[in-house]
Amino acid sequence: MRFLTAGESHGPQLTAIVEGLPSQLPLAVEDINPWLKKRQGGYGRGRRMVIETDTVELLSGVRMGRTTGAPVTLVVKNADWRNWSEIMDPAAGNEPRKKALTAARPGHADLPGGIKYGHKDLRDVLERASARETATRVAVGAIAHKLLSFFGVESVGYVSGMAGVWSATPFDWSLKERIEESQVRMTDPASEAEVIRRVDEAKATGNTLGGIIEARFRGLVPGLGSQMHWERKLDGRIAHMAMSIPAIKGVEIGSGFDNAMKPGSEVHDPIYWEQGRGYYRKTNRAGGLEGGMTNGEELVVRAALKPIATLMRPLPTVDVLTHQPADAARERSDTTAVPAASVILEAVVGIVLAQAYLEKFGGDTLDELIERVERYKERVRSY
Ligand code: EPS
Repeated sequence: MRFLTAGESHGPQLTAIVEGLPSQLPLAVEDINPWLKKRQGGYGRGRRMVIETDTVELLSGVRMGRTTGAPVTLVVKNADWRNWSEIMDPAAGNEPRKKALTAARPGHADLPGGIKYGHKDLRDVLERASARETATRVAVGAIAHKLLSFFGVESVGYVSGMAGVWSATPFDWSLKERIEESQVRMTDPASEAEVIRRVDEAKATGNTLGGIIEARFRGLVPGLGSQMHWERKLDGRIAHMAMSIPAIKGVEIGSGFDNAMKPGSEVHDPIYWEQGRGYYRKTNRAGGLEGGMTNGEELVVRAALKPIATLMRPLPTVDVLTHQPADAARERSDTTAVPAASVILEAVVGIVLAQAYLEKFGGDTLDELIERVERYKERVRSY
């Protein structure tokens, strides 16, 4: 399964084409829209999210509620387009450009993208660098999760710390509902209240905030990915997908960074076996991956999100037209998008996992796949 996304933040729509899905997968917009809604939420978002109510349209590859095996085209319309149609018009004209942006924002794609693609109106860079693109990736992720649900995979995405506040309650699957209800997707209300206070303060002072997000998956079969060649290693593929979410600057599997400072005896998870249960671990510092393969334990992916680069109290920069010192451009933006990023992480890691299932088990129809996964689970139990 592969996919492409296209579309600008303020263009008419975002588009994705997903190719390589099995046929007979039940799929409706109702499988995707709740993911899009979750991605739009979270305390600290800006006014754009008041304008948008993201919903998906399925334009190919699905008939009567099931995939046909043909490429699936999905579209998310930008409601804000009506305010930008002249500015984003593909036809020549409308010069000088309105809303042209020349004071490159430190931390944004503005300057390197402008240099690379030869743009002096940095809007030509930022429109695609915008995290708006993640709406399409989350929609593709929702399809991946639908597929994973048939293999018994369950997932969650949450915030373990943001705005300098760590969640006081460690994650537990019983807290999933609480996370879904939380405005900041955190496990405990006390931390949430403090985060909200700090987000308000950051907004009032023109600042932005980052955080640490986590995605967990349980029910995965062991042996997804492969140790046989570098680009098949699942940890590398997950890290690539996670790091490509805008503003993510660090990715960790399990307690990767902590493990690095400890002796092996305190890091590796001893192996046990029990009749009926098979192999298991009492600890999971490896985060469910060994040798670039799932080991049957819970997959734990953590990522660090830097604060958003658009500051209302701007940092010093240079105007790319005049080369004079300037205040960095101020654009309508979010104060923080950490809760949304946790939804995105959960969604897109699901894409990598769905791809890994499809590679390992092949099959053109959903039934074929399920049968092969179940047969493999039997084999794993008797290994
Ligand atoms: C973004 C800036 C803001 C965010 C946007 C990402 O958009 P705007 O400039 O239109 O106010 O709201 O996020 C989304 C639109 C979205 O759907 O997540 C940026 O510069 O990256």
